Amino acid sequence: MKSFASFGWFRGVILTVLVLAVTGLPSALGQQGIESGYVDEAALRIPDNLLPGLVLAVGDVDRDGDVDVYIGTDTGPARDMLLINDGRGRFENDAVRRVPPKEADAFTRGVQLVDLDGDKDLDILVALARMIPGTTQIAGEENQIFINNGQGFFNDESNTRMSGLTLVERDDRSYGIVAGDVNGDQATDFFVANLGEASRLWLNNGRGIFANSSDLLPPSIESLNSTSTDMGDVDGDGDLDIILGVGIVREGIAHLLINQGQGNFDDQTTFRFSAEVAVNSLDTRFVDVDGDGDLDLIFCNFPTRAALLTNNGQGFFSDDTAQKLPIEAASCTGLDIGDFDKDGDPDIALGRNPNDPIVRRNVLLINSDGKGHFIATPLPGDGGGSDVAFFDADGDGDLDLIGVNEGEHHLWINKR
Ligand SMILES: [Ca+2]
Ligand SMILES: [Ca+2]
Ligand SMILES: [Ca+2]
Ligand SMILES: [Ca+2]
Repeated sequence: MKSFASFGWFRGVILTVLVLAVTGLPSALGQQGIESGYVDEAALRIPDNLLPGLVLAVGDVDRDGDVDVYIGTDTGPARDMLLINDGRGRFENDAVRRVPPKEADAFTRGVQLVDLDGDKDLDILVALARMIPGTTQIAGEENQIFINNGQGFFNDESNTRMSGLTLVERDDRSYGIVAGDVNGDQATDFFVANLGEASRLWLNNGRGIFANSSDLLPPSIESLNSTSTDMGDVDGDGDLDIILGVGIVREGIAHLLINQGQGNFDDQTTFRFSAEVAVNSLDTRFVDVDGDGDLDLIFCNFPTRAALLTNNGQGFFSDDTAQKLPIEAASCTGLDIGDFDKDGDPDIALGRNPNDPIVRRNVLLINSDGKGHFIATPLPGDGGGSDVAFFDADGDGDLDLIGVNEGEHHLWINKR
């Protein structure tokens, strides 16, 4: 019932023709002469036997004062990876002891580290889907909630902490997940973006038990091919709104859901977006790129160009992609935001399709003027990365960067 043609999208090889059509000639990376200041020290700092990774989240899971890394794996492995930091930026994968298993056919396409039960340690939300063995079809898989014991060891409490849907009903093709307090009761809720079927909203009762509250979502997104999501207050009324990136089969447009104040959402896409933009978004993020105090939008699109939408201050967006993003911002499968050069404005790292023969390398988009005009510079080393995350790996106060891939992983140390 839930099989779905994937078009082999993540492996990307068959989309090469599309990439050629979209990006034209090979990119002019590095011709601006800007050095990122990053040195890839993966060989020194992370194990060389890591599994293929798709998505990343960072946080201090064991509460020892340094930042650890959670890596969602592709199909095959029996669990995701958890890289524990030794305090000096060297990592061991301790997942076998610390992380509950998942089905071997399942792949992790979304992950959040967030305190779900209010005991001040980071728990884990995992959004999953599943490859049907021997096919390129994607099927549903139940998402997981892992609760931290306080020392960074996790228990799978998915079945006791999600109420209102049966296991079969929770068998969704989930591609994005985001946590935040949508109804103002100070407890962290979460939203799951699903592919080709209804997305889900789960409201926290204050003790880390979540009730299916998807009836608060608008019917317009019931069968959307949602592939990424984020939360942020776009209209400045104090509640969290939701963006849904849409993709995989090149249909539909991004959807913007405006919070009516109680976690009940209204689809105001056509009202608030100046044009139909941002298809094929495998990552989507709210960020104030121009420093005017409102949240703008970045869409990481595959295999097309990324998109940048600017907020007018009241939650109405215009497409500034052509004016503000370089052509290297394309064929992107994951992104993260951080001020890596400490000049006070947000910069962007892009993970790019590792199998694409033209745009193999990850890039940094440097915010050149604080107003969101970005210039691209390549990150060192061959091979792209499915997802990237900024964090201070070695504890020296600046932002390092990790990139995960189908095979080769990168840990770029900031040497500026
Ligand atoms: Ca730690
Ligand atoms: Ca917790
Ligand atoms: Ca709002
Ligand atoms: Ca802004």
